[in-house]
Amino acid sequence: MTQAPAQSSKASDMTDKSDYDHTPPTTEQKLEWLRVMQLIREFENRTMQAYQQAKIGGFCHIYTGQEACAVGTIGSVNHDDPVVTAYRDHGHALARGMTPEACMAEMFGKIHGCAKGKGGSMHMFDKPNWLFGGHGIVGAQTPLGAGLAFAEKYKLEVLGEGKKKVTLCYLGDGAIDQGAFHEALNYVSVHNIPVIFIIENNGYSMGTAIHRHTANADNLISRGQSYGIDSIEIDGLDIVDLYNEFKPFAERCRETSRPGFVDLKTYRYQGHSMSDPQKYRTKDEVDTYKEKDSIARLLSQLIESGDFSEDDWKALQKDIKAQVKAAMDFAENSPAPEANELYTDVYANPEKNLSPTTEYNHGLNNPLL
Ligand SMILES: Cc1ncc(C[n+]2csc(CCOP(=O)(O)OP(=O)(O)O)c2C)c(N)n1
Ligand SMILES: [Mg+2]
Repeated sequence: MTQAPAQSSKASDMTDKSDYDHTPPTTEQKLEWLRVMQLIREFENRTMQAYQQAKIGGFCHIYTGQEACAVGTIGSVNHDDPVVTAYRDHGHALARGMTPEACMAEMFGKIHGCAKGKGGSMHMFDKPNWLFGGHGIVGAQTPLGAGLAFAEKYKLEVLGEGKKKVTLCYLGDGAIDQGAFHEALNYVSVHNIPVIFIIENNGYSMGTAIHRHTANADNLISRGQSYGIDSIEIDGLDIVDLYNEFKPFAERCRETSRPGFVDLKTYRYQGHSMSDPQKYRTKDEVDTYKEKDSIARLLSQLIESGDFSEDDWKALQKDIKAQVKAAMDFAENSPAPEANELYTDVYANPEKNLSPTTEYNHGLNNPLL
């Protein structure tokens, strides 16, 4: 595998982006982003209702407000570039192409969920769509992101298979001081691992504002830079700007086999989880961010450019409502797992017939494997 470049060449890499300039997004791309962002919003609104009706159990974290982050970054890479994230993961799953049916059934704890109902809201996995969770321990996905990227690099450089890939590893601002994250940053820089750590910086870690939980809160990219990692800040509320910044950044990480660090500034409209009285912020603050809403912003750009009309928007909203309603019905009608599912998918390969990679004696095969 290739050796790390000298520090001086890394420093120059940080400023030279010219080779990775790219064309701006097409109208088709923007229309697709609008569709997926609206799908996530509607899906999340219905998720909240279902949670309040006790159809969904366990922890549940809503992504409303942050849609442009997952859609814009995932929309900048290839479908077979690995993605791993934290527990606020419904948006990433839908942006990656998981069906709303599989996602909602997972939350309902039903057998047709992506993890057969055994993971729930925080553990969306979808191997065919290169989504590796959904992780509930803050920061735990960061060494996993390094490992996923390492595996792809190893396949290419040592086994001579596959192709150049870049892994997207998302984390919240509350995860940036986890020891595991700093170990991962150090490791990927030393070994030239092409993973991008995307901090979805929504300004809060549960009820604690960022300046109260981390030092140097206005300069998070200094964390990445201190490990010699190319690091940028991006406005996560404008999906077109986000794409224009992120796409060449991701291509550069892929081509040079270097890691990246992105402080992606965003905001969540709902509480931390479904049980959060939100005493730590004002309604005015939330309203200020809602005025900058990423869906409304893209919609008005498309209407102004004449690529979309108010009637098109009404039709799209109606279609999406019907699609999410169908997913709710599907989840409702999907059966609960049998009790013997408790014994499947637990260990990777403890013995024959207990592994998802071999035949089962009991339980259903995971449809995604
Ligand atoms: C190691 C660990 N410590 C504490 C928790 C409890 N916890 C769950 S979410 C969370 C806040 C994380 O905030 P952030 O990373 O900013 O993500 P966001 O919820 O804003 O998306 C905390 C402290 C946990 N899950 N794991
Ligand atoms: Mg946060």
